[in-house]
Amino acid sequence: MKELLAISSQFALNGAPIEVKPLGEGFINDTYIISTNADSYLLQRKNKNIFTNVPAMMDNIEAVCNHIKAKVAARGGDPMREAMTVIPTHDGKLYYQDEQGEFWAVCLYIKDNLTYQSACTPELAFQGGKGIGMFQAMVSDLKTPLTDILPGFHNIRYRFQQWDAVLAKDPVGRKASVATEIAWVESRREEMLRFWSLVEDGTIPTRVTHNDTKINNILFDQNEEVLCVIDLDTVLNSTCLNDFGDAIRSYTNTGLEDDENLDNVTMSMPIFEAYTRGYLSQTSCFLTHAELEYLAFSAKYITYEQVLRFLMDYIDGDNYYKVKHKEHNLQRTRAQYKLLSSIEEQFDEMRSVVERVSKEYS
Ligand code: GN1
Ligand code: MG
Repeated sequence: MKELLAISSQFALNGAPIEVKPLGEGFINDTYIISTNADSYLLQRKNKNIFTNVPAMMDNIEAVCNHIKAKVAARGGDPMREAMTVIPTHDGKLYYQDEQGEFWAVCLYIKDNLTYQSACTPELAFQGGKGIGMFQAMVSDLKTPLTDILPGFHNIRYRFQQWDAVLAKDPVGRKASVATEIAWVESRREEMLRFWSLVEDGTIPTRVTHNDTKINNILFDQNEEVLCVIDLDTVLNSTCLNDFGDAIRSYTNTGLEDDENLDNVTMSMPIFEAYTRGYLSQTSCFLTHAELEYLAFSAKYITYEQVLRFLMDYIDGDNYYKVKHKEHNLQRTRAQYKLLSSIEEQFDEMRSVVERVSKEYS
C-alpha cells in the first residue's frame, strides 16, 4: 500500500492519494483504484511482457481519448464521462516507470457507472453494440497514426507461427495430453487462413479498432445506457470485424468464458440479434459490403482464435494469461470450443440475422 501510494503521488491527481485498493480481475494488467479527497482514479501496472512499448501504447491511448473527447463535446455530451481521461505525471509523461522497471499509468475513474460480466438482457446487448459502433464511428477519421504495439494481435497467420513454434518445442510436455484439442484447432486452420487473406489483400479494410470488446470493457450509466468504452490498451489498426466478433464471443455466451460445466455454454441468438442491431445502428453507414458479408463469420474467427490462444498458452506452460489453477487454460480452451461449436451450429441463422438487420438500417 505504501509503495502504491508513492507511485500514485507521481501523477498529477486532484488532491493527495489517501487509499489504493485492487480492482477487477484482468488477465493481463494489475488494476487499482486510487482515492483522493476529491476524485478517484484507476492505476494500472501495465504488463511489460505483453506490452513491450508502453510509451507508444500510452501515446496511442491519448490520441484516441482526445479525439473522442472532441467528438463528445461537439455533440453536447460530457467529455469527462463519455471518454477516458489519461492523467499525466507531474513532469508531463503519460506513464511512470518505477525503479524495478515496471510501467504505471493512471486515468480518471468515471463515477456512477455500471459494469457487467455478462449480457443478461437483449437491451444491454443492444447498448453494448451501440457503444462499440459509436466508438468505431468516432475514431474512423482519426488522423494521428497509431503505433502497432501488438504486431499480429488478431492475425491468425501470425498466431499459427506462434502455435507451430510452441507445439514444436512442447516446453512442459503437455502436448500429448491435448491431442483432441489440438485437432480442433488444426481442422479449421485453412478456413481461418482463407478469411484472413481477405484482410491481407484489402478486400476487407483495416480501420482504427478497439480489439478487446468484452462486455466488461464498457461502462453503462444508471439507465443501463452505454456511457464510455474503456480499456484502450489494444487500440490498433485492424478490421472492425474483430471488434464485432470478440463482442459476440463475450456477450452471447450463456455460460462463463472458463465454464467448467460445458452444458452452460451456448451462443444465445436473441443476444446476437440485439448486439448486431445496436452495432449496425451506428456502423451500417460506413461498413462495406465485404465487411457485412463476413460479420457473422467474425464471431467464429475470434472464438476460434481464443481457443487457439488459450490452448497454446496451456501447452507453453501458462506464460501469457494469469491462471487460477494448473488446468485453467485448458478449461478455458474447452469452454471456448463449446461456444465455437454452438456458433457453427447456428451459423446460417446468424448470417440471416445480419442480412435482415442490415436491411433495416440501409
Ligand atoms: C485479455 O486482460 P483482458 O481481460 O482485458 C486479452 C484479450 C483476450 C482476453 C480473454 C492484450 O484481455 O485479447 O481476448 O484476455 N488481452 C490481451 O478474456 O492479450
Ligand atoms: Mg484488456
